[in-house]
Amino acid sequence: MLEYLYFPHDISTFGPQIDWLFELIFWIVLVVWTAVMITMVVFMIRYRARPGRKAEYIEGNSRLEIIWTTATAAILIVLAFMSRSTWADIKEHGPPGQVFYAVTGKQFNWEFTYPGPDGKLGTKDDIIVENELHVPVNKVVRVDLTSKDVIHSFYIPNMRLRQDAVPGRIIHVWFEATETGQYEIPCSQLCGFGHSGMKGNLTVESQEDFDKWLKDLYANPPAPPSATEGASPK
Ligand SMILES: [Cu+2]
Repeated sequence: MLEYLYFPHDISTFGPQIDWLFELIFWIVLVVWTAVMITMVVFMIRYRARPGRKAEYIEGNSRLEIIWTTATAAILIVLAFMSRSTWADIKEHGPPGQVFYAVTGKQFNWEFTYPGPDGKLGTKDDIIVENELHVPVNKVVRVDLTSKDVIHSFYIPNMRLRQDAVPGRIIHVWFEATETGQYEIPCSQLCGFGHSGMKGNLTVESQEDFDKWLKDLYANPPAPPSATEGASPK
């Protein structure tokens, strides 16, 4: 339902799990917020200053305090357990990869490393493309994520995926797109002066279109980004 209000269109296999948790929390917060607001307005009117009326002092109410502290704790614990399996699916294991990339954040671009014609990452024929990520639809994409300089965050709102990119660490993320199209990959960690312009494009396409694109890439590889660029904060 929230998708119709303001959520980006979900194109991720694990998107429904995330959105379900988000909606659950949204409704809990909405109910509590409404109750607090109503109580506040009622109290403001009922206990307003009136001529001849003296202020009363209250000492608190232990029973009420125990109830709302316990209820809040219980809701938090239940939410933690409910989100546990989703977290594990997305961050800890997940299906075996079918397409593999390395993604490196740097001030202020995303570097996408494609395996060269040998199909393997980390070999000489790898090709680095700035800001253009092409993936086939309905395939499990696995990404080795890192950063060259400061902390960035790899964020694909339509994929319900966000993961910090940390220099010196390689963090594995995965996703599977269910629909073709063009989507944005903004950096969602304030990373310096050019942060707001740090944005990649995700193209999800059919396997045929993807193969064609990859063939063109192998035929005309772009010049590798200069080694110094992004090496130190400006
Ligand atoms: Cu960034």
